[in-house]
Amino acid sequence: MFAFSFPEDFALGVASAATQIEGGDTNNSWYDWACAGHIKDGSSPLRADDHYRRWQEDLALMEEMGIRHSRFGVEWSRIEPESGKFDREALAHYRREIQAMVDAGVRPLLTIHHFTNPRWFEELGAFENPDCIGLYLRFAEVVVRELGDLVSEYITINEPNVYALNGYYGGGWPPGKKSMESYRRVLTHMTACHISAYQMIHRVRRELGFSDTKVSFANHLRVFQPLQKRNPVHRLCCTFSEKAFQGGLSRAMCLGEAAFPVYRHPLIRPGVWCDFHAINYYTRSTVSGLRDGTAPGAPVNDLGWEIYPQGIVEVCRMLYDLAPLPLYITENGTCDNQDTFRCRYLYEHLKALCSSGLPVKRYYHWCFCDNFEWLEGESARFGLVHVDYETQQRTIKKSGRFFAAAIAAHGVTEELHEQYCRCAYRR
Ligand code: IFM
Repeated sequence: MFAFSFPEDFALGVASAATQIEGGDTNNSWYDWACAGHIKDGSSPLRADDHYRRWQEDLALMEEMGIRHSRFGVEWSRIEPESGKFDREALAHYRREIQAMVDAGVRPLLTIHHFTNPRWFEELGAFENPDCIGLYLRFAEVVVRELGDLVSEYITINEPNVYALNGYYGGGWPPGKKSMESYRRVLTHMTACHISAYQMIHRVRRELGFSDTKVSFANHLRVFQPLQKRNPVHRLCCTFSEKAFQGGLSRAMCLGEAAFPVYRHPLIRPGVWCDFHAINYYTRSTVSGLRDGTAPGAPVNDLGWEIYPQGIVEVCRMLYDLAPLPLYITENGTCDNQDTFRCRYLYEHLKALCSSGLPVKRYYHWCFCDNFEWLEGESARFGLVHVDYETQQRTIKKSGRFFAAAIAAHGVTEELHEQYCRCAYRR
C-alpha cells in the first residue's frame, strides 16, 4: 500500500549552490551583505561547508550514498574577480572537480548564476543595469568554453523571481531595494540574459562538437490559493501574486512572451527557450492580501513553510501545460533541523510525482549537505548530510540513509516506508 517504484527513466540527485557551500570567498555580494549584519544568526558564507577545499570528501560521500546526479554551481566572483579578468586557477579548480564527478559516474547539472554576484558587478547595479546582459553572457561563455566538454546540462539562472523579489522589491536581500519598477527591470534583464545564454550555450557546445546540450532556468514555483475561496479580495490578490511572482516570468523565460511583470525587450523574442522545465518547489502560499500566508492548521516545516506534497504535481502540470517539455525537479526539500520529518516529506513528494503520469525525469533534493541558508545563515538545515560547522564533520542523517536506500531500490518499498517514514509533522 505504501510502496511505489520510480519510473524507469527517473533519477534522484542532490542540489547545491556555490556560495552556500564553498566558503573562503570574500568577493561576492552576499559576503558583503553578511558583513553588514543582515544574517539572522550572525554567520556568513565565508565559512559555510568549506567545500572549496573539501570537495573530494563530499564527492566520496555522494558515491557512498549511490548518488549519480548532482546539480551544483560555480562562483562568478572566483572565476571573474575583476571585470574582464578571468582566474585560470579557479577555472582549473572547477574542471578538476567536475572531471572527478564524471569519473565517479556522477552526472553534473551546472548552474551558472545562483543569487550571488561579484562585488564589481554588484557595484555596477547588477541585473538592474542594462549592461548586465553583455557582462553575464561574457562570463557564461567562458564557463561553457572551459567546462563544456564535461557538462551537457545547464541552468542559466536560478530563481530569478526570488532574487528580484527579495533584493529589489522586498529589500531584505542585496542590494536592499524596495521598488516595483526595479523588480520589473531586473526580471526583464534576467529574461534577456537567459534567452541569450540559451542560444549561446547551444552554439558553443556545437562548436565543441556536442549535440546533446540541455538548457533551462530554475523556476521557483509555489501553489497560490486564496485564504477564502469566495472572498473576491483574496481571489484577486491570489491571481495578482501568482502572475507577479511566477506566471508572467515563466512565460517570458520559456516562451519569450513579454507580459507583466516582464517588460518588452529586443532580446525577448518568441521561441521555446528551454529544453526541459526546471522546477524548484517547496510550499504553498495562502493569500488574503499582498503578503505571504500559510493555511491555518496546515503542517509546516521549521521555517513555518506549509508542507503540501500535492503542490509539486500542480506546479509541474502548470509548466507542462505551458510547453510539453521533460520535467526536472531541480530543488525540493525542507528545513527540518532535527531531521524528524524529512523522510516523510521526501516520501510524499516523490510518491506524488511518480503517480502523476507526467514526464518527470529527475528529482534533485535540496540539499546534499546542510549549508548557508541566506538570511537564515547556518541556523536552517535542509541537508541529507549533517554538517558540524565548527569541525566541518559530515554525518549522513537518517533522511540521507533513506534517500540512499530509495536510490538503491529505485523506489520506496513497504519496509523502507515502515523503517523511515512513520513520523508526524508539526502544525
Ligand atoms: O537555499 C535555497 C536555494 O538557494 C534556492 N532555493 C530555495 C532554497 C531553500 O530556501
